Order: sequence, then structure tokens, then C-alpha cells
Amino acid sequence: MIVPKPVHCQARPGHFVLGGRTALAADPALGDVAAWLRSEIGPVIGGDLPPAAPGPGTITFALDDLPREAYRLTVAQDGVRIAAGGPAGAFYAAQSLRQLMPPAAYRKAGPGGELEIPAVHIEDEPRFGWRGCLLDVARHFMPKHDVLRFVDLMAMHKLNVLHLHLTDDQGWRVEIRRHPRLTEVGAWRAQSQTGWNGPLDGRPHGGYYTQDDLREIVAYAARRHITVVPEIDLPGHTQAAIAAYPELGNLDTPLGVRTGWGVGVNVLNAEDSTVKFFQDVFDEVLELFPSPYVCVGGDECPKDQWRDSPAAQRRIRELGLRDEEELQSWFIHQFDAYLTARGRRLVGWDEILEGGLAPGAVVASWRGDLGAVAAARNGHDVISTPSTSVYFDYRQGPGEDEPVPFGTVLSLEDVYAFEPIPAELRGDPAAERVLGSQCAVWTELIDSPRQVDYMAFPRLTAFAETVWSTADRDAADFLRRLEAHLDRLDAIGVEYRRESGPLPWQTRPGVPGRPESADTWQRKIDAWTGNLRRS
Ligand code: TNX
Repeated sequence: MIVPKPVHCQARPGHFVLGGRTALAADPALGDVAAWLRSEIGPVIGGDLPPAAPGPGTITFALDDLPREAYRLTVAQDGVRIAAGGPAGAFYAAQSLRQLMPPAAYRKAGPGGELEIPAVHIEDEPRFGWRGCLLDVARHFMPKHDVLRFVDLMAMHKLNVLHLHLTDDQGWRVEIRRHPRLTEVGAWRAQSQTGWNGPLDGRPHGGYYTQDDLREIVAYAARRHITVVPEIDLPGHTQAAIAAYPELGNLDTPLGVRTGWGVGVNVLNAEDSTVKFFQDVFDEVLELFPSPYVCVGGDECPKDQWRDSPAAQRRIRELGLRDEEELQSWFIHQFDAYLTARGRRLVGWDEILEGGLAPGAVVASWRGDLGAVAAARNGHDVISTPSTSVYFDYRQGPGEDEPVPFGTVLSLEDVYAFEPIPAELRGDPAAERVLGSQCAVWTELIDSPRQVDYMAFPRLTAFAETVWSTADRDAADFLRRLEAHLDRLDAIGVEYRRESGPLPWQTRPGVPGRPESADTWQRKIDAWTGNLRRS
């Protein structure tokens, strides 16, 4: 009944009884995982799960000669034995063990008493090393408390990368000491567009994370074996920064933080001082986020302002570039060199392929498969995140009551059927370059943590199985296990989408969306990736 499905799972007769005095015995290297399990399960059974030496009746965490994220879990009448390649593997074993318990094991407190765990032998390890989820906290701010809750939900599904989209036209969400107006001004907008293109709602929106908040999120995630990859999106998607510091932009007229959606025309200018400004920003971001990977965005940068700006045209000549397209890749190269010099690896959206890249750069391929194939064949690592397969802002069904209908239909079954290795790379050694995949919760039309629950679950559960499990995909079997899993989500209080569609209070009648047909979408991808194909 475990999701994502383990590589090997064999039920055995009998069960283990977990009670308040059940002892936890852990190799010192795995002590923190045992402590995590104690703090989660202790309050449910009303006991303290004391530490002890291995012995009968205990739950034992031992190291074994296995890959870092692999584990073996044996539940027997006389004890539970976990053998893991390292702390991450032990943590995934503890997650599986918790799924073997009744759903009440997911509550914050329980009636006390004992939990029965069926005897079983599991051998398990993930298919991909990058099992990610992007959370867009820029379009709609998500309070820190809800981010931590989301981290726990990712951990429950054995995902290991949280990509935090921290800045965009509509909001700047990370405190930067050196440039305080980024949050003083950039974290707040006067109002927001209702739906995709409805009237402005007249309500201020905003929020940001202090540096201490982000240190807490990073540490909380690390304890759950999740790396937080920060994204500071540039040179497009920067109107909030330009609103705070107009000298970063191309216009003489001041801008506000953006209130509408869609690709924005206000982009950074290409002055050295602007590059320096953002390198100062990254100096602080790197301090907060130890992740080896750092995302600089690079997506959707309209070139109109550079075409119209005498200063940008002067820069193009000064730098000996051919045109605005090359100016975009020059921009990205400045940050590629900056990050490489600091021992980090640049991650960017597939648009960054359009001008050649440093060898260490990682491409997040979102517009179909083309970017993934091109990047892998050119020796770049790839994160496969095609919008029509893993963008959870896309509607979950064709019904008009989906809140708020956007993009093409991406059902639970579609996500389950998603294959992260593009068809064109199958059998090609370049397929090794696909580090894994990442689903994405973009939040233009998702304005609260409750809406995030609805859009992310249970599709995230299906996604977790596609990136973790090596087993053949069997949708009927998945849906059966999902039933038990939904009881766990209910115990946590996740307001997921039911098979029947949204509940009446989950619909948002009258809020304009932007539903599209699969054909329209494909035509759009073809047009967008024209540059990529030519390059
Ligand atoms: C494209 S994916 C974007 C985001 C939007 C998303 C909506 C990417 C690199 N850019 O800015 O939020 O589509 O689906």
C-alpha cells in the first residue's frame, strides 16, 4: 500500500505492535532520522519511544553497504529493522514505515495506545536523483508556516528538491540586506488581477521571507533530505525589482510592482551596474542556500525594450554582440561565470540554450522535449519539466467548474503516465544526462495554500511515483494504493481534489481562467521553440 511504489515489497505473516515504550536503536550516523520518527510518532501514541541498544521489540536503524538513498525495511513480530546506505535512505525507510501504520499515524496527536504494523520485507531505492517540485511564492506569497507544511508533504512522497521561485514581476520575496527596497517596495503590490484577465481586485497582496525565515526553511528541508534550490529570475520577470530600483530598468517612467499576469515587457537593462547589483543579491542568496544548484531563470525575456533603448543598443555594440538575442545570452553568461567561480552550478530554463552555455550549466526543460534533447546531446545535465505533463497550475479536468481553468487538461492519469526521459533519448547514452524531473506549482491563479492543496494533490502523489519507482507503471494498481494514501492526506488535512471534481466550495465561479486546447498549446510550443530549433 506504499506510495511511491517500492522496488520490491513482500508481505509476511504477523505484525509488529508499536507502543509508547517501543525503543529506537540507531547507528549514530542515523540518530537524527530516529529522532525525527520519535518526534512524529511519539505524540500519536502518547509515548516517548526511548533510545536503546538493539534488541528484541525495538526499531533498529543500521548502516549497510547500499547506495546513499537505498534502504531495506523488515517488519517482523519481534522488531523492525532498517538497513540504509545513509541518512537519506534511512529517512525514506522511516517514511515507508509510517505508511505501513494506520492513517492516524499522520495526525499531530492521537488517542494514545498501540499501532499495528503488518510484517513485510521491502527493498527500495529511487530511479532518479532529482525528484523536485517548484513552488512559485512570487505570484502569490505563501506564508512560511505553509511552506514548512509543504516540505513535509514532499518528504512524505520521497521528493528531494524544492525549487523556490522567489522573485517575479509581481513580487520579490527574499530579504536582501544590501538592497532593502527589494522587499520594502518589491514585496507588495496594490492589487491583483482576478483570474487570468478579469478586473483588478482592489486588495493589496504581498509578503516576504526574512533571511532567518529562509535559513529555517533550508534547515527544516535539509532534515527531511530536501535541497532547496533558490531561483532569482532574470533578466525578464523582474518588474518588482525595477519598481524598487528604477535604475535597473530601461525606462525613465517609474513602474509599480506588476498587478497583472502573462509575460511582462519590463526587463533589466544590460549595464555593468545592473549585473553587479544582482551579483550582490546572489552573494546573500548563496549564504542562505547551500544548494550546489542555483537557478537564475532566463525564461520569457521579451526583447522589445532592448530594441527600443539607445543604451541597450550601445551595449550590444560595445560588447561586440550581434543582436538582442545575444545580449540575453551574454547576461546569463555573466551569472554562469559568477556561480562557477563560487563552486555552484547554474540552473536555467531552456531559453538559456539559445546562446551556448558553460559546461556545468543545468537546463530545466519546460517547453516540450526539445530543450531536454538538445541540452543532453550537448553534454548538459537536464531537469525534465514539460509543462503539459507536470505543471500543476493546469486544470485537472475539462469541467467548467475547475478552479481556475488554465492551460490544457492535465489529469491525475496523465501525470502518472508521464515519462521523464524524452522518447527521442531512449536508448541514447545522452539519456544519462536527465537528472530527473520536477513538477511545478505556478501560482498566478492559485491564491492561497488551500488552492495549492487542491491543485497539487493528488497529482503530486502520481508524480512522486513516476520519479521514484522503477516498477512498470500500472495505473489500476496505483489508483488502488492511492485510495489508502488519500486517507493519510485526510489525516494531515490536505484539501486534495476528489475524483468527482471540485467540491462546491472549491469552485470559483465567474473567475476568468485561460483554458486552452492541446492543439493550441502545441502550436504555441512550436512557435516559442523556433529560436531553439534554429540555434
Ligand atoms: C511559464 S515555466 C512560466 C511561468 C508561468 C507558467 C504558467 C517558465 C519558465 N515560465 O512564469 O508561471 O508558464 O504555467
